[in-house]
Amino acid sequence: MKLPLFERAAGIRERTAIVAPEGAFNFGELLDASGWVATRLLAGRDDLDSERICYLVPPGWHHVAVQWGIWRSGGLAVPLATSHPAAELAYVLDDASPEAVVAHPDLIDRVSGVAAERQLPVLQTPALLAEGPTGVLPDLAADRSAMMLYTSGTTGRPKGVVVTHGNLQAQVSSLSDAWGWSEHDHILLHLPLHHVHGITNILTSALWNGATCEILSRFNAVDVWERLSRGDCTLYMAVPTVYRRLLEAWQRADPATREAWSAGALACRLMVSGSAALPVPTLERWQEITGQRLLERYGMTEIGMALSNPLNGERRAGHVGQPLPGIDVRLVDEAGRPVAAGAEGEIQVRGPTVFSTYWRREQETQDAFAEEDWFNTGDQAVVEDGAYRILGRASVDILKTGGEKISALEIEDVLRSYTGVVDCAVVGVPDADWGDRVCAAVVCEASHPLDVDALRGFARERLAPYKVPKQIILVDALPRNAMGKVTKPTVVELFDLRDVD
Ligand code: MLC
Ligand code: AMP
Repeated sequence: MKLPLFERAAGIRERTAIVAPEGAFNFGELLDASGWVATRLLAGRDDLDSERICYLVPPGWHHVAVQWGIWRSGGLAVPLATSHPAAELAYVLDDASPEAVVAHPDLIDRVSGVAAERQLPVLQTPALLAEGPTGVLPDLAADRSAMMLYTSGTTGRPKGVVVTHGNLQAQVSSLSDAWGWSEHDHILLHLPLHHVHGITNILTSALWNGATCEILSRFNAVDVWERLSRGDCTLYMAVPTVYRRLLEAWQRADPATREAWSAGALACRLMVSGSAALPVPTLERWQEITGQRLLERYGMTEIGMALSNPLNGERRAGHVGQPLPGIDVRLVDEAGRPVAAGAEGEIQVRGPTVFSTYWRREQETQDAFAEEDWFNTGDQAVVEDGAYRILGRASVDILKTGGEKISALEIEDVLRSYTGVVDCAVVGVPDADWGDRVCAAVVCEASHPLDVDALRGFARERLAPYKVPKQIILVDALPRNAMGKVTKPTVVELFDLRDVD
């Protein structure tokens, strides 16, 4: 069976698929290049049979051709985060146990050492994409695993969320219906390509619909405004921190520039915010300066998108709307029973968009689901006048900073492994820029004065930059309740009351 994503592309070979730092490429070129990639990955075999291929490639043409090439060879695509230090990449390589790593020349130094230690071959772009023979590529069924995205949980290190081609198709179909995607759309992409927001909502939705995805190599507020001001982008999607950065840049601009930028934003047919709560003042200010009312939606790596304000109709501030087409959503109490109308509860989601398994974590997969395939999101919500409002997460140890989900416990483990640190607590302090600002209170041995900068440097070598605490304070003891458990809300207050390093 041929996957519809590639079948559809074959019918529109001349249309522009990707505009990237490397140039503009049509669907035919994407099919050709990904065919060459797939043939090289197969190296004479019929099918990669879901072997993992990890790839560290900056956002752009090479990235998309490699992703499609892995898919077309029957492999399971595991994108590596371009911001991650070698230690985090090594963790993914150990967990995913890929048969090979694909790397772009700009990033190869970061991964070549850890790949060599694991005796993994490293294949390089652009050679992997060079014109060559295209062999017979395998037929793939919808239940074949397509990609694995790493996501933080409350316990342990990040887990691989395995998404099938069927899940991906269901996710993009649902969003295409809900948000009126068409081949006439043109969307900007600067979000990282190891998350569902960038991969599914933007890149794959565009390619599924025969639309154009224009990839910027990184986020820069002025570049985004300048690009929007050309007036030919129809869609824009980002996390709340990005909208805030755009507002700040607009504020700094002169009146003529502001006018041009605002006109560009108004020319879009839709602007979407998600991945974290959109503060109401951000929504309101955005509408004031651009005339665009942001559409806020709610989703998660494991389920794609679940709730969305409507394309047409009331987009209620502070709310995330209603279930998307084809997706069942309900709220349950602590015993797993559906709550009464108007009561708070945990969001459960069910449907063809929901992932199949956490990679090699059977128990955690089982624990994540209630009976009848309902997935427990861990997010609390309430329905008010027909629209869902997210109340927060059940766990204080899951934080969202600039749209990145992180585990406080994972960071604590790293800080505790530093000589002289006796104990620590990592918390998310409410922050207008980041949502949760990652902060740490640390207890150290009396005989061992702690150098906070050295501790931060230690963390930076081991953790993604966005996990490194923005503030670290030294305390004599952590606040605990009668059971001896650290009271994290009290730790949060320390950051309002105390000077930081
Ligand atoms: C960068 N930094 C962050 C950070 N991103 N710190 C905390 N949280 C973040 N998210 C750090 C940098 O390492 C640097 O630290 C300092 O902040 C300033 O960096 P910057 O260059 O100004 O940041 P920038 O590169 O512009 O990144 C900010 C950002 C980026 C908001 C553009 O974080 C981003 O693209 N976030 C989106 C993530 C995303 O796509 N999430 C979707 C997940 S899927 P230092 O110390 O080195 O100076 C999902 C499901 C769903 O959630 O519903 O969509
Ligand atoms: P991730 O695990 O990175 O996919 O992040 C998913 C989490 O982001 C969800 O479980 C929510 O906690 C959060 N999230 C996504 N969209 C929203 C939103 N619109 N409002 C509040 N939280 C959100």
